[in-house]
Amino acid sequence: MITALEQYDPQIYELIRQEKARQSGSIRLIPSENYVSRAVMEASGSCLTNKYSEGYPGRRYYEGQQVTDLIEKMAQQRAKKLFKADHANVQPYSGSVANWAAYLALAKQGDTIMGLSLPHGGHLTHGWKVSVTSKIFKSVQYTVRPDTGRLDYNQIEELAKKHKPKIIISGATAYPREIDFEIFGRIAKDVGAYHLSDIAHIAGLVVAGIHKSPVPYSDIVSTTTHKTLRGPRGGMLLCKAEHAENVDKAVFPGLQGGPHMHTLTAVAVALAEADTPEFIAYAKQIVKNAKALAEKLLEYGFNLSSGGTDNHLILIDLRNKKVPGKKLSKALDRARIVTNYNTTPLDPAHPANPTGLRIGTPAITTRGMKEEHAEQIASLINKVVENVNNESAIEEVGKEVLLLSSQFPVPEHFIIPNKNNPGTPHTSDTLTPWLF
Ligand code: DSN
Repeated sequence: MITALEQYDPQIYELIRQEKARQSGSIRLIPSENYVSRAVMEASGSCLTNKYSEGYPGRRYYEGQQVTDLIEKMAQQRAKKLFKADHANVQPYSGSVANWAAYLALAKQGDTIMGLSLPHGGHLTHGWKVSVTSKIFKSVQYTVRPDTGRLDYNQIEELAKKHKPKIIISGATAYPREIDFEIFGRIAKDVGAYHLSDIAHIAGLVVAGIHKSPVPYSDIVSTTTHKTLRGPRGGMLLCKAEHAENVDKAVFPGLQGGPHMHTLTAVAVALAEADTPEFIAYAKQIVKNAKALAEKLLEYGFNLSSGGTDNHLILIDLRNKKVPGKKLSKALDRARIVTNYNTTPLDPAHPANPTGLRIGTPAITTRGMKEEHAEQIASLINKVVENVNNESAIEEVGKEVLLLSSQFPVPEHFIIPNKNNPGTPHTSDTLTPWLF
């Protein structure tokens, strides 16, 4: 059957088909990427894309909110239950906007914020110098210890006492170890700061209880919804009751107009999926796969930042391999292994051409790969490193990748069982013949 998109816009249809083929014919190791379920994809592509809903349930600036109010309340309730939080705002368009809203809720222009430096694993919006967060606020950056690659809580405490920040930010985008949110909470309390934890990367691990939840130790928790949490691209804020009003005002009307209701609806679905034993098993497997991948890389003589991983990601310092991160990530891409080049804490190179590579296991885990496949992937990465200037060897690795990925088809029809609504499980041919 020909789809509407194929009929109306064959060029875009064809490009989406190519992207779908790329996603299924490659091993995707970017730690912030994943595959969403069929249910999340359907909600994301639903008629909710047609609706404007500025405001919050019960107090909108447009009519016709009979259904959207119910959806948003459901998403809020699910988020609060899952993360055991007093309040949830499910409207942020992204993690960056969520962080901005947290800053607006807790601080004012010129106040000091303190976060992890970007080359050491922090996010741009944690006060890095090229981010506008460092222009609007005074920014103090802490680092990881050069000898261990781990957070240095003594340094964080000293800096906090010295600079008396308004907000201390915990959380990272490229830190492979568990973060002690309780210590952050205690340091913040001691210096009279607010504690914002950014769990964009590890939200799924927190839900599964693999990493300790920051919720009891934080004023506000920000997250994205699409990384380990495996929802659509979006952001979310969880907070203590005392910050609820300020958080809501900061998101709307402070920073955003109408929420993207189709995304918010898909977030609601993802939150229900995350509240299942299947999700917990998947999250546990993410970490098992990352540990197996890290162990094998160590055997091949790779230097890993902090010597390994406690979560879903691995940061490789390539200096001993004498291959620049960008050159390697491009060679890996030609071999159908998709990664991103990254700074590492001891990297003297510019972020645009660093000596590190960041990899992670959420997407391969969703595809059903286990430890032995993670080990096989380590061997494929090693082959590319050893043959980085040899195109025919890279092509051979690409063939192995195709073979491996063909054993784990993209789970485009995967359905998380819903214990409240067992019904008849859908199969692909009972579903609308959408493109995805
Ligand atoms: N760009 C995201 C990541 O890949 O980690 C963070 O915003």
